[in-house]
Amino acid sequence: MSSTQESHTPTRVKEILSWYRTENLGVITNLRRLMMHGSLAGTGKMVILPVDQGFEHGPARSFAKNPVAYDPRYLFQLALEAGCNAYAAPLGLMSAGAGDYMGEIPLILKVNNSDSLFKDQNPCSAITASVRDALELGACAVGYTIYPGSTARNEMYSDLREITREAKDCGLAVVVWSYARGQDISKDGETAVDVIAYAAQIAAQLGAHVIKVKPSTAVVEQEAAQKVYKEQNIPIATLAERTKHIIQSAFNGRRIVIFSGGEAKGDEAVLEEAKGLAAGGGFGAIVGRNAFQRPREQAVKLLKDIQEIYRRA
Ligand code: FBP
Repeated sequence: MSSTQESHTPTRVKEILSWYRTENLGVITNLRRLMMHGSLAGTGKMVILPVDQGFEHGPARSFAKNPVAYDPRYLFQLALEAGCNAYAAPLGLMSAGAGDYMGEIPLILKVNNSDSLFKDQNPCSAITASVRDALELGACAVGYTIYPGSTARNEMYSDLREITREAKDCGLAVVVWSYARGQDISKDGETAVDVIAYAAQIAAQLGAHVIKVKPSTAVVEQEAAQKVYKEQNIPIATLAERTKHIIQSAFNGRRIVIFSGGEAKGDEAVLEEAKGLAAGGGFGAIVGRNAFQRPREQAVKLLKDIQEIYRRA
């Protein structure tokens, strides 16, 4: 090939895209867009700003700490200034800001959401947007939350199957938030290593291109799994070991798995966690509250520090 015909896709990005080679060119192009934007462009790693907490947790819990974040445009600015790979949000919030930042950052439209005004032990998000909405916004992916463990899980899996089929037909990528919760899962069990590994596997089986789970703890929740972890000596003492196991559980590392930031905590704690996740082979972070609840400069610095950890891993 002459130099003018050389591909501009970095080797690592090409390698990751090869795991999805049965997808159509639209999906591949959109996955490439996600990996080729922002400070981590070309590394195969990603840091995404998700802001669906206004819907999920309510406005004051989400934005009162840093009131400028009530403004949909601020959230775009933050994602852009921090060099994030993408910005993820529900339809209303995204539509209210997208016009000011047309095409400047890859978008992931959250197409289902739940509120916390009704406390359900077995949650099920409502479908709040469509694949067509995502296309009209110029998004590169749809985002969908499943709650494995909920009595409503099968309904969510079926809905996701349909949305995934439609999204892929339109050349959009699919990002799945996989959060295990439900009547048979204890609070600690929601982040237990076996449960997180299982949640990652289910999302992969459902056809997710990018899987989002919570960082795991050394708890093993399920009795049947406890025996196997012991017998097979699966190392789970450190966050890096557990993360390695989670990544293995998503098709032996052949799916992009990223980790959520969780409730607001200090910089040190956020960065320590990022180091463990990155050392275990995590592909990146999706950090909401720990970003938009901080004053702008601090948020930008923290997101950039997280990016640096993933870049070096
Ligand atoms: P955070 O970094 O704020 O945890 O955001 C990640 C996220 O997945 C959001 O997209 C979502 O609103 C939130 O976590 C849900 O958290 P939970 O259901 O545990 O309250």
